[in-house]
Amino acid sequence: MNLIELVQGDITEQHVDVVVNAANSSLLGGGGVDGAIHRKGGPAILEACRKLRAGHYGRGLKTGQAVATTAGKLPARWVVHTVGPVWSATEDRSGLLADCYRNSMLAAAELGACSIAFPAISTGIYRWPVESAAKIALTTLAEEVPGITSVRLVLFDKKTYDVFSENAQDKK
Ligand code: AR6
Repeated sequence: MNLIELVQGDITEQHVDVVVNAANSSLLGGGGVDGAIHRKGGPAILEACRKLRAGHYGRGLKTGQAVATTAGKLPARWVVHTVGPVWSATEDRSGLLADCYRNSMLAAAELGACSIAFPAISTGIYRWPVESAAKIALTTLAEEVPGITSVRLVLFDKKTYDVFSENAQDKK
């Protein structure tokens, strides 16, 4: 089982091999973490995303999938972009949220990365309730992926950090 580190902070400042972006299927940027990553990482990331769209990802990236690009000027080496599900009160999309975490770790391992940092995918603009998202993230990130030795969750605000911390305690 992976040891999962929780920190309150900004994912764009993380010195890890891979930072994960909570993107949308266009891969062409947006608000929240996505906006911050593109702003701080510079145009190289968008250029790489445009190339993906011109190639294999002509129809965009599907919810739950993950794909890597350069991290541009960020301290990380790569960005793995994943598309979280939009919260639905009528449909259980938990499997897709778990897929985001799992497929991002697999994409990172394929690059040869050892360390990876995640934001709380889907809990912002996509409105997933934080407690539910925390449970899914913590359970999925505990799954071993060969080569990945360091897993960090970077929670932007104190409230989200506290909810993740309480749920991490419950798992001990
Ligand atoms: N570092 C870490 N976490 C952050 C940062 C940051 N710099 N900025 C925001 N967060 P969101 P989503 C937190 O909305 O819900 C974009 O437009 C934020 O407080 O970024 O998956 C995409 O293009 C929240 O806890 O992602 C998509 O259209 C968490 O990151 C859509 O938003 C996720 O919030 C994706 O929505």
